[in-house]
Amino acid sequence: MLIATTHKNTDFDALASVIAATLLYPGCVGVIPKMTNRNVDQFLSTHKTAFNLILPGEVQHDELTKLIVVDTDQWHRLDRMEKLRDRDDLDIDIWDHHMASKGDIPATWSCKEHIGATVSLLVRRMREKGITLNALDSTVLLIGLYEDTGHLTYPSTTAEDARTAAYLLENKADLNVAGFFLNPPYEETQKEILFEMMKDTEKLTINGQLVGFNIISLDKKVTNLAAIVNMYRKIVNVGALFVIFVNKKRHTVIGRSGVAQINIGTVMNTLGGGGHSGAGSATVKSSIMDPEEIRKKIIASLTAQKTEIVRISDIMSFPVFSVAPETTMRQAQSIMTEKDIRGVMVVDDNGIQGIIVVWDLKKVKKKNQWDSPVKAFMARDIKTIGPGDSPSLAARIMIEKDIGHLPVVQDEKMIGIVTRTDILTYYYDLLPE
Ligand SMILES: [Mn+2]
Repeated sequence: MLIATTHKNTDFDALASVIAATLLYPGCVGVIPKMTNRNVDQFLSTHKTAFNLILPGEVQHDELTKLIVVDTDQWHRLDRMEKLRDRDDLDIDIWDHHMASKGDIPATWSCKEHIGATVSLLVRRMREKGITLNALDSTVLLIGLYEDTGHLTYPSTTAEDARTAAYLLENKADLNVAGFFLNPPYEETQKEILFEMMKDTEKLTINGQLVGFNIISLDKKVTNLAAIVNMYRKIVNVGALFVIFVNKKRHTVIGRSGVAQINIGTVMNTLGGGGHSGAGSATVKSSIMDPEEIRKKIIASLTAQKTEIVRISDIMSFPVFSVAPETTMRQAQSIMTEKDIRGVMVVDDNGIQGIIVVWDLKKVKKKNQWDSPVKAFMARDIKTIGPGDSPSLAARIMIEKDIGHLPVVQDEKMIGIVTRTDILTYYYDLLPE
């Protein structure tokens, strides 16, 4: 007998991957943990008879010859599989995309890759084997793929995930059904939690990324907390959000990230939980850590994550050319032409007074205005940035303030300038002009 199983608090990618395994491995039975996410629960209550699924209590452990584990590689995340830990004759296949964790399940064979959803890995193999999917199979696999990739928008999404979506749609995946399970209506208790979070969110900048923290006490069961955290991260507009739900016995930590620089899975591993770059969670016994200790541990883990090693000093342009406020527009223009630059800083003894960019030259309408001083045309409200700041912070300031140049200032001295072109070059690997 062979079974495929997955992690507790089963999400749709995990369910979809188990179902895909039952289609991929002849004779395979899927085992779904008792604790599943709310939308998975709803789906199963109406669809489970369509698939080859059983509950953990129904597994005949002694008769097992092969175990297929999907969407995790850790024993403690499986439901009632302890008896199998000591079996050294068991064949184990692992399919997973949680690269931050080092699992303790010894695989005979494994497929672990950076990809948006585990189900994409299984669909790849199904296509190679020429396995046909019906509309229902395609639909559940697509829901798993969409949920774990945020409808193909999370930074962890790969081109192969998108091709998987195309393939499932070609095989009649139903987007009406998918939409129903992916966007469940919010309930009253969920709204209460959301309003509670809105009252007090701590925001910190860590390694140039804005990170939000909430500590919420929770004494009743609220379904699908993860969806509320996910939505709230977008509302407060932070790169990553961590919510610590405090309870007498155990605290639940849920994290969501919308930026490639913050890996939630890595953070959750330090708390004994798991996840991947965009999403993850951990449960911590209250006897082991209080909420404040959890918060400190998250911050320490984030501080240690320096994936964005590129700093403003690496991408800025220098030297910076500057002129006095009395310089004429004509002189400023000729400096820009001569040096082939798009802007000059306006500086006096008191420091930076403004900036004149190529665009400002267009404001000169009458001939005699070319003899006017640059201070009559310059932009005065100058935002600056430090050499150690991140390119993403520069991009955020540029977008928020609608400006294209940021002087780089260190110890009150201007050491360079970063422009929109520098930022675009960095983000898209464009070649400089
Ligand atoms: Mn997954």
